[in-house]
Amino acid sequence: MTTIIKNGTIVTADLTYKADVRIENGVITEIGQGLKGGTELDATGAYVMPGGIDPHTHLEMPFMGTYSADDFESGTRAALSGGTTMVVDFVLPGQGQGLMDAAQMWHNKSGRASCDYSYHMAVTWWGEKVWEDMAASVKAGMTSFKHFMAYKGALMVNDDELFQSFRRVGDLGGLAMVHAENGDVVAELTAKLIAEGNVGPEAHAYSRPPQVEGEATNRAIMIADMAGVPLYVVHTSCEEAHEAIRRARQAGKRVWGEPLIQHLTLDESEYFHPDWDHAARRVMSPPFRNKQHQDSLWAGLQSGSLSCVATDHCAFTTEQKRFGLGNFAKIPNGTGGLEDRMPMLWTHGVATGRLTPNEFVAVTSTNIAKILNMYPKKGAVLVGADADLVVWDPEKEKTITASAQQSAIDYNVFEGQKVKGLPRYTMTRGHVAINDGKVETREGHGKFVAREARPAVNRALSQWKDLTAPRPVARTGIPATGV
Ligand code: DUC
Ligand code: ZN
Ligand code: ZN
Ligand code: ZN
Repeated sequence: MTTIIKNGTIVTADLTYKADVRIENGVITEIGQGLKGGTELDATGAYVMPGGIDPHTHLEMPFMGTYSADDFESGTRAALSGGTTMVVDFVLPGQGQGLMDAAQMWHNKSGRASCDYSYHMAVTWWGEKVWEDMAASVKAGMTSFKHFMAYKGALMVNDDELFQSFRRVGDLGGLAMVHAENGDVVAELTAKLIAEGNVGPEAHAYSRPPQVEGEATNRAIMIADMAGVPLYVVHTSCEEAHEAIRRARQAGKRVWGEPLIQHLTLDESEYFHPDWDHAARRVMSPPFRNKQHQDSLWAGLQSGSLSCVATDHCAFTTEQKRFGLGNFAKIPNGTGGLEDRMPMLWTHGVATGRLTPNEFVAVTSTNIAKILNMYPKKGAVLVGADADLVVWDPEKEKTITASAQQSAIDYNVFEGQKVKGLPRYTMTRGHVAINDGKVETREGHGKFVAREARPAVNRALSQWKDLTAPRPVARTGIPATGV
């Protein structure tokens, strides 16, 4: 099966040029002028870009007493509709559950995916079984390990667990990831707010101020540095966290930050909306911030101190959100965004002149493909790469509405927003899934993408010193301390 994308402008993270693209059996086989043969797709006036990769989704995830509402079927359909051709979802082991058991549960769900996917593994508790299973996880292609520094009493790991886990990830050549919020402080602030009668959704933001994120981000960076492991900080939402990441990168540490499209484009005023449902639907952690924080995130994308734009897609229906009527701490945390990430970022980033089209490709696709070691199979327009492509029409417009979305929930946090810049075609391994507005996704077409560890790269800049090596003896006769 051969397809030619004709008359488009190829836009990658570093190049812009006019050429046609030949696709055979799901792979790019030729890039050149005047290509012929096979089914032709017209890309006149459009950009041919690597399909988006959303590095942060939670599909059908058990969380806060319920399950996130989009599964691998509706979630990947939403992704493809918006030009995203791959998602990286989080396997979330229960307390005491082995990592590979949990991965099997995820494999049972992901068979319905219509685009390719991979998994990050979450470390939600600590013990010998987890330590052991981490090697099996790496072997099975799940080489990134996420740690929650918040959700005390549920998912949170404390500092000694974090340090032990980070060292293990480093030894295995993997990537450490954190949800960085100080869970102890969040728990204290939450209890205080509720005791004082502040039970509405607006109190959610007060329970998680930027300081809890800045502190935890810095702590995770320092612990990762001592453990000799590279670190990816998910959903960086504020200047305090961005500052810590900037400083670390400037010092040569392998640390990456990931702002979400929601934090870039929606602010904290959403929580003060008079309609409880409106506010609760936007409750997620970290919460939306003010304009100064948004400016900081945009600046980070422009300067390269922040690397990838994600969604943390974790969608709950209004009915699910209402579990938290009378107590904001019970509102399931999470918002959707899979379908809207690319059009919203194009509209607010490229169309405003904040980002170039090449930077757009970098932060929506290529950077994460490199960080997760799946470039150039993913994130590239190159001969030999998977034909995960989007033919992007910068003139195509729509107004975002829940009634027209693919997601299974009954509202959209971007409702009413006009976007300009949408997919004309979205291709997943050569299959046209979005065809000029028509959804032609194929349930089950998506495949699991295994990723390899890379010890040499990951250890190269680490500060690790072997504490078991003989140490110089200090004048007191006591071995000198310190790493
Ligand atoms: N934050 C959310 O809002 N939802 C899922 C998990 C998370 O960290
Ligand atoms: Zn998180
Ligand atoms: Zn998340
Ligand atoms: Zn197929």
